[in-house]
Amino acid sequence: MTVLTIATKPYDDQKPGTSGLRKKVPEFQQPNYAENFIQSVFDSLEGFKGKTLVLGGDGRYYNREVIQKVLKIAAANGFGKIMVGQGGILSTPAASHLIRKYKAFGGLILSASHNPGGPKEDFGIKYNIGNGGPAPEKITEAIFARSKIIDRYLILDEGDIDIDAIGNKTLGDMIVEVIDPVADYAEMMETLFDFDALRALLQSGFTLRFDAMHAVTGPYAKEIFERRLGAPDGSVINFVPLTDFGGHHPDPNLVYAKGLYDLMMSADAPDFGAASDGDGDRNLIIGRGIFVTPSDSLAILAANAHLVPGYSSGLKGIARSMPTSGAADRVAEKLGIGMYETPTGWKFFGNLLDADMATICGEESSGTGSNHVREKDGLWAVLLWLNILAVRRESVRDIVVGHWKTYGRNYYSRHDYEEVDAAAANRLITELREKLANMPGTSFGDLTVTKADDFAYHDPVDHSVSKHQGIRIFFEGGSRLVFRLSGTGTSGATIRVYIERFEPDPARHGLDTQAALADLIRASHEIAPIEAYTGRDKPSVIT
Ligand code: G16
Repeated sequence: MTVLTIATKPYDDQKPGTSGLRKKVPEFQQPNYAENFIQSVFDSLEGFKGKTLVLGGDGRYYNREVIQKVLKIAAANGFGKIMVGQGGILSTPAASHLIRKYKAFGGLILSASHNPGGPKEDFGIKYNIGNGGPAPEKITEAIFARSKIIDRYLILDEGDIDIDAIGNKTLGDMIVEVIDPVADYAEMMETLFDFDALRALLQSGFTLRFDAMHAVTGPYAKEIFERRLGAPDGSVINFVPLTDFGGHHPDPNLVYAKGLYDLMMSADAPDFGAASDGDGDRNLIIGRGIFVTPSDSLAILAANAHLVPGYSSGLKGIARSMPTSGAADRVAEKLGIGMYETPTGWKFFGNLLDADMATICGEESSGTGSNHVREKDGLWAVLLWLNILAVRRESVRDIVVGHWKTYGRNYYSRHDYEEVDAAAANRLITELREKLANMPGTSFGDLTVTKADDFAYHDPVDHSVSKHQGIRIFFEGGSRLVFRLSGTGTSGATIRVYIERFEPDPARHGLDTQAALADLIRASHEIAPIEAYTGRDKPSVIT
């Protein structure tokens, strides 16, 4: 076995964002770019000699090449074993589960999630720690610091390993175990949900359409919904993972999953429609004739989780990211359990889950999950919904409308301005920040500001502080605007505007969302004149 020490020069842009390092493929293909980052990850960790690393990705373009690089660099750095998904495939929640189940030291997940894939599109690398969750900021900052001064990486002088045949192989002193990417995950789902009740539902005429968007959940969904639960063939669509996701954005929202949405709003709609994203951690839930916002979905799942075996003893607490609506807060209040508000990024839930302070977590960006893994989990959310439907035997619409009646409705929408000029976007946020102190008491139409701040998170477990996590403007009556820059885009900047109004009166629960939020949307334009800064007069995506 020959370990080569290759001299390299640092890149200055390897700062992990909201969820790992995401860049265009051609950037990752620059000389030593991926190698530098992988070595920087290993250089920032201690105590992994002889230990196990989990490795897999969402199958996008460049996945296979980077899998081979990781295998050889990990072997040269002294890992004892790598568990890699067959074909280099692992969904993000499945990778999280494997790290936990096999007590691995950590994992590398190759994905740019919901971003498009292909030779000119996006790629990403994310490191997860031994609890199965994304590395906390302390580690991502150390990786970035290392990447700025790295001058060598270690790599084994060996040919490529066959990652398509299941079984053990050796690479230098390291074992490479190629595993079935689906089996462990599907088995865990059977421990959380009542598969007999789900089978009875899916074979009783109840109809399901799951859109895997040509991304990683295809094989998982086929196995679980059709093979194990007996849903009719064709219930899972677009199930073959493609390196370019068929040329689409594998983002399960109303824009990129429009086909599913249109079907669910049509006369031929099945009872339940769902989709997941590139790496299988996001979910989209649509009932016949009704889209369930991710914020509402979190609240409804939390309110009903006790009906499902894995959660029958109740929840310890609920956590949501700050921009997510307050719908779940009222569920936590009614249940008399803790409610935690964290910055955007699943990594912030890890400590709360490890400390058993929260059981269910969710984000407005289509992420929901629980303490079963340390990532959000798209198929888990779909199964939880289905299990609740199997017990309650009501339609999605009846469950959602009933929930609003009990708890009130949070009208909610997010307006995204994608790929705007980064300098202009940063100027907008900086100047907005400077205006905050003078905002309370000012009015925009009938809306009066009660409080305005820049969200800072004080982690109740490790007491770390994360500042500048989004500008919040609160109005009398409980409405709210949030402005922040995305940490997952790969070109220019994306400005996100989150708009929320709480409506307690059931007589006013049937309005169109954008109409119900019209005065807040107007106020947002006055507060943050995005057009003046960026030239964009309307959002590119509204969810
Ligand atoms: C990632 C993070 C999520 C976050 C989302 C959007 O999701 O894991 O926690 O809510 O990005 O982040 P941003 O608003 O900064 O773009 P994913 O599915 O892309 O891994």
